[in-house]
Amino acid sequence: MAADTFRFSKSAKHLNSVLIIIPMVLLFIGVYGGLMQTLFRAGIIQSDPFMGGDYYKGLTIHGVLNAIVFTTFFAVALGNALIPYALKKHLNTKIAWTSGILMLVGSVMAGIVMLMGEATVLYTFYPPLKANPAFYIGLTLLVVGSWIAFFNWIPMYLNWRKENSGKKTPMAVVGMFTTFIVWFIATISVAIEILFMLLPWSLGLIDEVNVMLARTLFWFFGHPLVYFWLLPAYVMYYVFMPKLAGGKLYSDMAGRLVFMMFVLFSIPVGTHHQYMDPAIGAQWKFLHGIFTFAVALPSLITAFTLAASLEHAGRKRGGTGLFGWMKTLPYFDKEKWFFSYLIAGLIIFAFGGISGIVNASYQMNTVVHNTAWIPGHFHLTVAGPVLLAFLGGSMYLIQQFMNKKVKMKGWTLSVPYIYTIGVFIFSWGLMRGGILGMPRRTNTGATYANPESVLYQPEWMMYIDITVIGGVIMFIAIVIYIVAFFATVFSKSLATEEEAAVTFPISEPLHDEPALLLRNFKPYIIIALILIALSYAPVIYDVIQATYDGSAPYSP
Ligand code: HAS
Ligand code: CU
Repeated sequence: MAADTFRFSKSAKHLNSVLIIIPMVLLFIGVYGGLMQTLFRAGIIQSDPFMGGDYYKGLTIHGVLNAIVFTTFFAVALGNALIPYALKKHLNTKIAWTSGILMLVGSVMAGIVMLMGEATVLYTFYPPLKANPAFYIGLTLLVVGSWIAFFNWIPMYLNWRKENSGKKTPMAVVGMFTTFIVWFIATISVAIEILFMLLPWSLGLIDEVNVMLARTLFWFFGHPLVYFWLLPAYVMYYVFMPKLAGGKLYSDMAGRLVFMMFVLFSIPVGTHHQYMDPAIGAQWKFLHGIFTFAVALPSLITAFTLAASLEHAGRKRGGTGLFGWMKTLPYFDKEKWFFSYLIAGLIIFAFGGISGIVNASYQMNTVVHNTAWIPGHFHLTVAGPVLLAFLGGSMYLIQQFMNKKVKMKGWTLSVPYIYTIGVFIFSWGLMRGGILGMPRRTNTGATYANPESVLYQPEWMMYIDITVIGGVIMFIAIVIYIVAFFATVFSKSLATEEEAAVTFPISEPLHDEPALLLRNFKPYIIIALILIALSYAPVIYDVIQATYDGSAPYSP
């Protein structure tokens, strides 16, 4: 067996295939919900023709299935694939299946109550919106299942370290552990919110919940959640992309530093979602704002490191001049279809990242908060680089684990580019409209029949129509992807299970610095916990002091 392949057990291959195929179906339901959103907002439909129900039911399904369910499954599947592969150790499949089954049962439960219209609470489930208890239980099972997957990898990693003392941990493992360390710490807070507040309240065991405390616990989780989405994409950028481009990762140390910075700064920033909320002192919001600029740094380092890696590849491929190297990258090479998913996402992220910096700037947030600018921002992040990397990754994993060859390669390669055109049009419409005050999470369409309504603003119309055009193009790209994905799944297998070994395009570093201080997660986790305590203790104190009407205990 060559050094760059690994033989997974049949059971591990089946599990990983299930973890990719079922969420793909759920993703498609969610994407359909997304298309309906644009039609609702433009006043083209008043009720969902297939799923029934209103704008908010569709918005909940769209957010939960795409942003929470699909992403969590993919992150677990990628870890289940890359950790055994990089460490050359087998998964404990019993534990891995237990985790997968919990996640599936939980997601299906939450999915059913959402479809029944019993959990129209959006993906942030802010009280006083109340869902059927099955929704909260379902999400809890999804999270607990993902924890079990993570716990399953820890002994593999510790054993590897014992046997390989002095060796650097493979970058893929560093990245996946960073993802799940951040996820584990963050989900503790949403577990507290669900188990001690929302679930007992939904079961009728308690009458009241502290709304501000619930929102704060949500955002303690909700911001690191966005890095839980981003980090698996970063793993693929750092580990696969330079090799796919025909080059090497410019700096090994930069990659390790980036992941450790995410351990440090992903969590103590959540209050940047609550700048406009009452009950929290302005100085603590400002502190979270400062940390938010700190957590943007690893992405800026990533921009430079990946650009340098791509430049190295482009020059190796014969590119010359200041920008000439960009032209030689394999954008349209059918055999390198995976590259197109990564590069398109990276280009989108340049815009998603900049809009994030706007949001994070305390003053500017007053202009964009709760406007359509915000979904403009996050379709350039989670529904841009993250979605495309996860779609490319799902296609790659499924062909490996089911021993298939990707079908419709030309179409598969075109998906990210079609999607990019769509998402740029779509997000531009949302952001431009948002600056004119067009609200998010509001069924603007319902008011067009009534020009007297305060929600009827003629100057928004053009931008709403632009989002419909962008949204339709995005939907078409996803339909093409889904067809190619299932054409691959149902195609004839290449070889018997025993013959086929799994392989990934793992990049070599160009500069392999010693990176001595970046070998151990422990000090970073400890500093992260200290930063969390410093930044959140005063915030929690404030919201607990606040009265239920939301008035702040004091104004600094
Ligand atoms: Fe955000 C709201 C701030 C990143 C997702 N964000 C959201 C919401 C979501 C979301 C879902 O401070 C809405 C939540 C809700 O429902 O209310 N965000 C930031 C900041 C960053 C950021 C500072 N967000 C993300 C990522 C997300 C995501 C990543 C998902 C995956 N965001 C905010 C704030 C709010 C917010 C406020 C609250 C707003 C409000 O008022 O409600 C940073 O992490 C961004 C750093 C990124 C960069 C970009 C680096 C560029 C790269 C590309 C380089 C390109 C190359 C290509 C190399 C600095 C890496 C070369 C090309 C060739 C051709 C060679
Ligand atoms: Cu955030």
